[in-house]
Amino acid sequence: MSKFKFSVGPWNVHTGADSYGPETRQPIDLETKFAKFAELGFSAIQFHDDDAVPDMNNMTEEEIKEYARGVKKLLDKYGLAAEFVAPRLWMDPHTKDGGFMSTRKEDREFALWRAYRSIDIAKELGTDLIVLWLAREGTLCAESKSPVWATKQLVDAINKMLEYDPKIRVCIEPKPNEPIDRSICGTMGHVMAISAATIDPKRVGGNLESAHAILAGLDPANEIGFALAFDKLFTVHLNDQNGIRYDQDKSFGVENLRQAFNQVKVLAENNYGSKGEYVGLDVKAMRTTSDEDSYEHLKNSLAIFRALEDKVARYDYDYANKLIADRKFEQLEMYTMNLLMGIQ
Ligand code: GLO
Ligand code: MG
Repeated sequence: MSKFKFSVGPWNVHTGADSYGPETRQPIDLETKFAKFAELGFSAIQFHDDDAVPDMNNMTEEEIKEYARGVKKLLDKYGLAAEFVAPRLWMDPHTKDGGFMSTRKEDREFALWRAYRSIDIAKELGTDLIVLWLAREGTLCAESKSPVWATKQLVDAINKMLEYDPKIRVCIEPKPNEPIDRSICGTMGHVMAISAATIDPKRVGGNLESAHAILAGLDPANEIGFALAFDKLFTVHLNDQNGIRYDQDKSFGVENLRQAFNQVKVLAENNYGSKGEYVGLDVKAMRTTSDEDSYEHLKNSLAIFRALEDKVARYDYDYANKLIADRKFEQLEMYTMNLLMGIQ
């Protein structure tokens, strides 16, 4: 029995379309996904603003809240909570050049409108957490915007969100690139600096995604640990990634099991979850996956996480600490590998 609670976003189950080819699976409606997520053992759903309220751009503020109340009822029906709402600032024509740091004022205003509406939706869904995945916040052409100005724009936008609602917490999901060429806020270190510069640092934290850390050439467990050290790991997006290439969102642990083990280990050792945090997944099925296997990658990720949680529970800390005291790191490494290989 896992001591963690798990969350997932509806986009984790998708049609298989990518930049080079069309859909390979049928779309699945939100309620069917909710039912299946609950059956698989998830306790909460992650939302983009328009996952919850699809036509929000053409709705009034009141209509948006009303629609969100309907989604809350659907969540209740399946015993699910909402974990967070993330403004989708990368699909709309207004966000072509970014959201909060777009070079055009009207586009920056649109981004803030979506951020405020995301807060309204979050309140209706019963969560205080807003995730900012800053997809297009950076440059495609390095000379197109000043990194100093852009960084300040981000701090300003977060301050406005904090002022809009005194309870809301903002959680940045850093990523070094893709779809943007050069991102402004690429790692957990950047997130901590942005947090410290806001009007209420306690309410600004991070969402560490394993694949994003790997894309930045960093170790996900260390990035998780860095945020934990400042009490600022508000959520995680666990998945896996084969080196520095396009963002793959593979099932958790399938690429680098030891690295996955160390992510579970640092979460478990630091009582992650004790303040209500979820272990969030952000995984994609392969394009070749059939309709009937649409949820396999989620099952696999949960199974691998739980198996690694069990390995952490069996980790012989007395033995490990003795090896550490004697600086017998070769033996410590082999102990860990044997544990992962099932040799002990
Ligand atoms: C893409 C991101 C994306 C976000 C999601 C929530 O690289 O990981 O999946 O996590 O949009 O903001
Ligand atoms: Mg993510």
